[in-house]
Amino acid sequence: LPLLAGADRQSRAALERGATKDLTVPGLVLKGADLTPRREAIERIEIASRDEISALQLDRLKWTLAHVYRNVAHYKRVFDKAGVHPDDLKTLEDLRRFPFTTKAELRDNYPFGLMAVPREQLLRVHASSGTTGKPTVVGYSRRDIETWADIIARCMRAAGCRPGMLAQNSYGYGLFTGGLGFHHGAERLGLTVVPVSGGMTERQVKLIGDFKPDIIFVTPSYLLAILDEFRAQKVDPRASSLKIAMCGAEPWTNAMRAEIEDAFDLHAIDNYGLSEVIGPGVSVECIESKDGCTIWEDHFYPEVIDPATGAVLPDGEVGELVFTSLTKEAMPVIRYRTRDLSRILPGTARSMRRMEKVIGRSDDMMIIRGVNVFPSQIEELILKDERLAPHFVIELRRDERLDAIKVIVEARADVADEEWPKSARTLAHHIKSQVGVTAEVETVKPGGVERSAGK
Ligand code: DLL
Repeated sequence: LPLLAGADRQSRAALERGATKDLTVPGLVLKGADLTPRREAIERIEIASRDEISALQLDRLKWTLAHVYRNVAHYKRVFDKAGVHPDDLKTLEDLRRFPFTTKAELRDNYPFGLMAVPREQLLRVHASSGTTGKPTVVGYSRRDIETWADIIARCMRAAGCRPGMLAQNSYGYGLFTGGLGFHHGAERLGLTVVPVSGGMTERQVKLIGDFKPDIIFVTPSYLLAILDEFRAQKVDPRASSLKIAMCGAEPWTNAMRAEIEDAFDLHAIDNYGLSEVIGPGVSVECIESKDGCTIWEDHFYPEVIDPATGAVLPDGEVGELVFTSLTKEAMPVIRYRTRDLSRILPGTARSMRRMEKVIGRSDDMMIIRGVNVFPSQIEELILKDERLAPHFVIELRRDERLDAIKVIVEARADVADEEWPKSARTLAHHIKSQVGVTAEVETVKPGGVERSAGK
């Protein structure tokens, strides 16, 4: 497989091990480790020359900058302040002169302040948790919804999905971009979609047995929970119909990939995205190489920066990923700082560049069962309760397969003992309803939480 020249040792091992189930559908022959690249399933731009890709990026970048400068007060203000104008962009490198966008700007412009089209032209909004309890709101025009469906259909083709296959969509439907994003992409490609959403694990296993899906869209940690349920029901996961799992929305390692692939005898494919940039679909692994996610550079312009100085780093160096949207109409983003740490690698299965598996975040966000949780959100809820002191610890642990959190918080000195368990129940309720995760809460005596020694 010449395309594998750039694959690292771990991903090569994953490939060689592969799945033993035959995957034979029109236009695709995947038998064991024989992952024949399928040119017919690739759009021309995916394998275009670097020059062609850069030329398209420059055109689209000019359009995007002019569009936000004209239609979003925030961008006009920050461009003017930085002394840059969209006309200053003559080359792709000139983008470095433009200011970054961070979650703080999204929060300050909550809910619709960063939209570049009138609210009436939004066809849909999604939202994800923000750092201070205010969610991050993103909007899509009709054209954006179409573009997004095309991009996700492309991701699915790269992951080995083909029209006519049946897919169980276990990403959550709702404000989260995962469920509906994958749903529309799957319909665009011509898959049969089963919109199960997340949760009710017993039913997930039953539906896999009854409907015999070829594909599952799911977070990797939830797929492990589904695996446990297979075992609890004494059903052989390797005998399941599943051939492809498109896993994403949270970090996962190649070791976890190996475990999933061995357990189910399927191909586990990584896919990455974030609401602010579009949702899922920013990048995806190609099934024939499994060597990191190919960034769809005709829609998203990637940079990697030093998180401390903001300086752009050369390809191959680890830093914070920054994306600029190139085709989004309702809510373009300019140099959005993801906080995700990774590095840009050359293309292998496609001419577009890849990103290494995300290796961490430069901030303190936890992802609990797919829900983004910031310590500051919990702190905010604690501080709303007069019985509770602002001294707390969040314990993050893994129960079997799934992440769980416990919040240990101090009661204020003047609060009667019998109020402690009540305040714990109240806080647990607020965390569930406002942050969206289940947390165990224990209220302890004043001084019961160890003070931080440093920062
Ligand atoms: O998680 C979008 C998505 C849905 C991607 C379904 C893939 C599949 P957010 O909820 O805004 O959007 O969370 C975005 O999740 O900044 C990363 O920290 C993390 N993340 C997403 N995909 C991956 C991945 C969706 N494949 C945040 N590997 C991002 C590691 C990921 N981290």
